[in-house]
Amino acid sequence: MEDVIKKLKKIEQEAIAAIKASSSQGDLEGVKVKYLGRKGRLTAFLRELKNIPSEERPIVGKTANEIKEHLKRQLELKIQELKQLEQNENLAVIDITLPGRRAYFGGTWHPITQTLREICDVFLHMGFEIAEGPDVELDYYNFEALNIPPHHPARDMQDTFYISPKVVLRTHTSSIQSRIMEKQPPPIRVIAPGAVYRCDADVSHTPMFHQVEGLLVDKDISFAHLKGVLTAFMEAIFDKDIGVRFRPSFFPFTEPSAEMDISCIICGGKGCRVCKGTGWLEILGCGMVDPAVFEKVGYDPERWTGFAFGLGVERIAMLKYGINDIRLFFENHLRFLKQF
Ligand code: 2NL
Repeated sequence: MEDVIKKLKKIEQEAIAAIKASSSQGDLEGVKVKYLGRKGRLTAFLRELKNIPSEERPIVGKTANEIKEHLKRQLELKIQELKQLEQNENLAVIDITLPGRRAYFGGTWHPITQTLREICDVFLHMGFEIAEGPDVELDYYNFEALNIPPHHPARDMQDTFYISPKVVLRTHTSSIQSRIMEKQPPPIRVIAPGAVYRCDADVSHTPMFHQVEGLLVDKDISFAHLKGVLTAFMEAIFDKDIGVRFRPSFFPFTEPSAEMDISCIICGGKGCRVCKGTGWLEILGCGMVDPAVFEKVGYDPERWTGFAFGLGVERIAMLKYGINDIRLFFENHLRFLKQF
């Protein structure tokens, strides 16, 4: 009997050593099969019980069962130990004190949209309202109501996209303002932002671009009001004191008319490439609303006066961000757009 027990103990020791030597769940599974499985060594041993004398069977059987239970417990303990080790290893790799990764904000507003909104914001703070209108416009509102007669060069097929003889793609957003004046009496204080279309394309012209036009009509409005409003606007949009000057010009819908210049925002007026050495930048066209326009929309030109202006959004954006080719705004390369 001594021999039998010794043999059992030896199997137990071997099994325990194998459990200790295991470094993975797979190893442990192998040990389990080898000793406790259906064809395992301990199981085979128990099957042999019938060959030993009957008086010895209870004690040998009891010992064998104790060993079986002991091995099961040891296996379970080792499994837990390995799991704990694995968790500790993960903790060593994942530093939970590191800051979280920043969420990716997939898009930004187009620089032209940003500039357009900034321009609108400035005028909204001065009490102007925003008006919109159709891109596909009647010839009447785009030209006729603005004192641009049938054979005026501005209507030339080379500039205007005609949809039909009486329908065009608006060439300026003044068309919005002719509609407003036709609908409502003075006082008027409105800005008209939007896309406009001209048959033209080079470094500084695209067939579609954006304008903000402004119109103010009331009693006793003078050129001084125009200068005050537009100077305040330039200082707000370029965020600094800025020199301005007005040069005489001509538009069919204003009289007198002027071009407004600002001191070059790149060189401060000393002269550089951007201002072509002059120290000045042309920034917008403006003037006092021509009495002929008032008559077209049924306002009494003896009673009302007003000023109007039109500015190009792309031009302002190019100066604000130092961009020298207008086409960059419309090619939509992400490497360009992501900078804004
Ligand atoms: C330019 C010139 C200008 C206007 C637009 C206007 C509108 C009405 C009546 C009178 Cl309803 N005038 N708009 C006036 C002067 C100039 O734009 O060169 N813009 C880029």
